[in-house]
Amino acid sequence: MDCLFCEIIKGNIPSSKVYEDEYVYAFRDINPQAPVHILVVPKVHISSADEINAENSVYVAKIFEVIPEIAKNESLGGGYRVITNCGADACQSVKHLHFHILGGAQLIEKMG
Ligand code: DGP
Repeated sequence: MDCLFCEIIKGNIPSSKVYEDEYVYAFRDINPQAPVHILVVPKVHISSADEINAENSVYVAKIFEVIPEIAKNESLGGGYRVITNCGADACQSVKHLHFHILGGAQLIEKMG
C-alpha cells in the first residue's frame, strides 16, 4: 500500500477534513491527545522534517500560513502547540511529514 497519509489526501482512506488547498491537507487525528488535535500535511510526499529542502520548502511555508487560519476556525485563541515528530527517537509513526496542532485546553509544559 501507498503511504497512509498519501491515501488520505487522495480520499482513498476517509478522514475528518478541516482544510484543503493546492498545497495543504488538514484533518483530525484519529487518536486525539488534546480536545483539538489536527494533522497538517503537505500534498506531496515528504517523509519527515529531515527531508525538507529548497525544492519542497514551499509546502512547509504554505502549511505555516494555514495553521493560524485553522487555529482561528477551531477557536484556539488561548494558544496551541505545533509539533512534528522526526525519526525513530521522536517516535514518528507515519512517514509522511505532518504537523500536529494541539489545543483546546491548558497543555502540560513538558514536551520531551
Ligand atoms: P506521529 O506519531 O507523529 O507519526 O503521528 C502520527 C499520527 O497519525 C498519530 O497521532 C495518529 C495519527 N493517525 C494514524 N493513522 C491515522 C489515520 O488513519 N487517520 C487519522 N486521522 N489519523 C491517523
